[in-house]
Parts: sequence; C-alpha cells; structure tokens
Amino acid sequence: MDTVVETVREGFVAQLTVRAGEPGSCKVAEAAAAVLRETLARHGLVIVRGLPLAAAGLVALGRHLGRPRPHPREGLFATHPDSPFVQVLRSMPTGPARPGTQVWHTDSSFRPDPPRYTLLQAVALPEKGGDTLFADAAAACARLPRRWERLLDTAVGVHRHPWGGSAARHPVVVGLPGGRRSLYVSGLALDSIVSPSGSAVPVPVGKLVAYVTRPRFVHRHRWTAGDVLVWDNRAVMHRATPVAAGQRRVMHRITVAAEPPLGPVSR
Ligand SMILES: O=C(O)CCC(=O)C(=O)O
Ligand SMILES: [Fe+2]
Repeated sequence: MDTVVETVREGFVAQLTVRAGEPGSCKVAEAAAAVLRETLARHGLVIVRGLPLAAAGLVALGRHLGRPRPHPREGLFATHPDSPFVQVLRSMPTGPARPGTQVWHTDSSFRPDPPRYTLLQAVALPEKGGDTLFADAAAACARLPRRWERLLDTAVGVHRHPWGGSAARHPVVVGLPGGRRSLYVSGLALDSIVSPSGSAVPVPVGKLVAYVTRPRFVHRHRWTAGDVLVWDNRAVMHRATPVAAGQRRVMHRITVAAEPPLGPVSR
C-alpha cells in the first residue's frame, strides 16, 4: 500500500491519498490509519481519498483514532442497519441538508464529553451543492484581536443543546498537539462565555463565531464519491451547505472520543 500526503492549506487541511491493491479492506484501513493519525496531529481536517469503506470499515478506521461512539440519543440522524456506530445523513426531500448542520458548529459540544473526531463519507452526491465548509479555529486563535486575547485566555464556554437541556462547560481556548492552541466555539450550542468564577466575559458569542468563520479562515470541500473526511472538532468548525430540492445526498458518519479530555491550556 502506498500513501501520499499533500498539504492543501498549511496547518489546516491535508489530503491523504491511498493507493491500495485491495481497496476497502480492513488491512488497508489499518495501514492508512497510522499515516492519518500523524497527519491529524498537524491538520484540523484530513481528506482521505482512495479508501472506499463499507460501514464496518469506517468504524474500523475510527477505532484507530479512539473510541467510536454509539448513535447519540439527541442525534438528528438515522442509524445504519449494519452498525450502531454509523449514522446516515440524508438530504431532505425539500432540499436542504439537516437544518442544524448548516449553522457553523463543532460536533456535540453541548455534551460534557464531546467527540474529538468526526469521520464523514460521501455515499451518494447531488449534481450541485452539498459542499461542506470548514473554518480553521487554530489559525483564528493565533490571530485573535488583541482586545479579546486576554479576555478569552481562561474563559469558559457554556454550551447547550439547541433544544435545551443541561449545560456543558468547556474552555474557550483549547490545546492541540504540538503546543498549538485553538478556539472551541459553536454557533449552534455556545450560549455564553464566562470567567472561571462565572462572571460574564464581554466577548459576544456571535462576533467570535463570525471572526473564526471569516472567509480567510474557511476551506470549502467539494465532495467526490468515496471521500472520507476526518476532522478534529477542537481544531476546526464546520457547516453543511444546501442541496437543491429533489437532489439526493447520502453520507455515512461516525464520531470518535479520544484523549486527552477537553481541558484548559496554559501558556
Ligand atoms: O453534511 C455535512 O456536510 C456536514 C454534516 C455535519 O455537520 C456532521 O456530519 O457533523
Ligand atoms: Fe457537524
């Protein structure tokens, strides 16, 4: 097996192409996984090409990154008949992808133990639309406006499921491999930003999300059938884009928990 890693955007997006004799086998996934782990330590998003995986193969790949999580109770998606870990995302007959996914977010940040990685594979693609956008939260953190830097350093984000429920608290600034830092925010679930003692921090959530998702930090992924995207929910934010009415888009997805738990970082 042969793997080629190319940088698409420095420190943000890489492409990992797998040239394999036996496409889709679990052995191939295993060999590719070591390269994938290394590449993910330096990039928030890895586009894996040439590794068409059945549902079980996607789970096997996820197991090399951490612990795949069973279908979340609060999930919007159907469960794949072959695996309780694989969720099936379908565009709705009226057009758009699931509404929540079109808002900039990081996956399940409203949970006390949010998934670290998400793996998303294209199974059926529309002729037009249905791209996924990613924002480089690590680059945004490195270029944070001075007036926000100090305020956010030890700040705590209060996240809540859009439908309500109890809050989960996570640091706003989180650590990444190699001593890099990132912003852990979500336009879908981040309710407020407070100091460690609970007083309000004067950084409006909407403005912070808008900052991280400025066009200069955004990469648009145009899908090719079989692509597997793997992202680190601590390093990037993402959102789906609409699909035209009558167009079919089907994706398989798993989320994976991985160490270390989300925690504050020191400078
Ligand atoms: O459908 C997409 O492009 C992205 C969906 C999404 O937000 C996810 O899988 O976590
Ligand atoms: Fe998502």
